[in-house]
Amino acid sequence: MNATRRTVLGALAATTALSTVRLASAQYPGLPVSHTRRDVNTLAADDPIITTYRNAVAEMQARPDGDPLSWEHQASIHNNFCPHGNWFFLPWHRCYLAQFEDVIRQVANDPEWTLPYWDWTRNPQIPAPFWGADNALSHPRSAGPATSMPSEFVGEPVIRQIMAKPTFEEFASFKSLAPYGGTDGGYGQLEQQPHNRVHGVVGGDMATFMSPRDPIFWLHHCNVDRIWASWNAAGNANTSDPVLADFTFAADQPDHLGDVHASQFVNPDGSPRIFTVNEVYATQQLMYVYDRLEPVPQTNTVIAMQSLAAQRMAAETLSANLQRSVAAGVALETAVAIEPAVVDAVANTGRIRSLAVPQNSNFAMPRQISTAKLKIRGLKAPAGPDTAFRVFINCDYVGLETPINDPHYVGSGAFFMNGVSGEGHHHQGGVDFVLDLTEALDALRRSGNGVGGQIRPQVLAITSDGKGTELAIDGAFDITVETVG
Ligand SMILES: [Cu+2]
Repeated sequence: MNATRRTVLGALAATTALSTVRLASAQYPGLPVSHTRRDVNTLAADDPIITTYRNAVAEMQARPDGDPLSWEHQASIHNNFCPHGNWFFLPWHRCYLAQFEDVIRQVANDPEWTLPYWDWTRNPQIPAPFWGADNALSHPRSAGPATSMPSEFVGEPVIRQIMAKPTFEEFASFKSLAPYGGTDGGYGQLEQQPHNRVHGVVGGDMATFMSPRDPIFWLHHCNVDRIWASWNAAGNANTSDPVLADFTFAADQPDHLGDVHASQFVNPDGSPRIFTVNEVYATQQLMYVYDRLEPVPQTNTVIAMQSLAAQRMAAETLSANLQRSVAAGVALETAVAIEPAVVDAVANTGRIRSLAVPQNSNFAMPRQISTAKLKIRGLKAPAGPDTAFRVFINCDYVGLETPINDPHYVGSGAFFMNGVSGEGHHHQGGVDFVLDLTEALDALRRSGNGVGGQIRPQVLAITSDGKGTELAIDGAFDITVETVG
């Protein structure tokens, strides 16, 4: 282990001031909304949304691959261009769904058709219309009709944590200068936890970059998009950083291999379709809304955390470089020395966060709060789609049996396509994930287990069969403590 220490004062304050623009949906009262995307589990089996989709998928599958409106071509757009693990992820997939929805309307000759969403939190099994013989919506998968998406990854507490993210990057994955390649960025919770794990547990094509071949892909991403719309409707701003906001997904853009393609997204007439990110920041700009949004965790604490997010004063990062691999059931770990007073300040913020303080109570926020995040850089899992991981800190008995209600538990994440070479896609050098340590530090203090003068992050690879798998890192654990006030 090689621990280094650096201090970044004021840098975050400058970037955050630039990136605060309010984008509540109420600011688009004049935009016409012609379509409402609905929960697939509220639709009857013979609802026209289902039957039109089934028929259109069958027709698109019958078209030759070169046809831009063919099923295979639509899936290849994802294989060639999809950004993951950085802040291009959400807007790119929103554009991808919008052009797909228009393609289905064209193929089905039904301008009213609207993509439904699969809310895996309320209904963790793949919906019934997506199973059965002679059904274009069925698809070969590792999951079966009775397989549930695990609540560790898609449960209500996870969605509540995601909805409480105070900044765009923590919500939407981290800043990258370009959609593909590069070493910057990093997965945020929405992408690494429910999004990635659903891909892996559904399995089959869903665990690959050709995932849109499975008709459930589009409903999965529609739910991710709905959670983004929910976070904005709760009053949270998307970034105004021009690196993202002014970015255009152009027709002649090089893909992750540097190859330039004739088209990326397509219009219903087959011509290239261009989107600029700030033109899709609100769903109303694309003429749709959702029938139901996720609720805001309504406490003074969350509101105060969000308003303070724009006033970051200082950030300090402690970095422990690490090249190591471990066997199944063994945690990757290292110790990072940290002053006990800093840990105490962070744990205190965790206590404040976990208090459910009603909006109308007399609750005074402390003048200074501190939070801690763990960035895991260069994490690698063996080939195969079915790998997720749990993160603990300072747990002397950590193992596959350690439950996620243990006070040492921090959070979970999952890989998407790691180790599967496919078409030579990106992420060959390991993946970066970011997790929040603030509440775990508080939980440890409350349980009587202090952390003393060190934080020991521990990463354990898990698999659906409970046996775990080996795990490697060629990168670092970075612990960043931010002070706000
Ligand atoms: Cu996806």
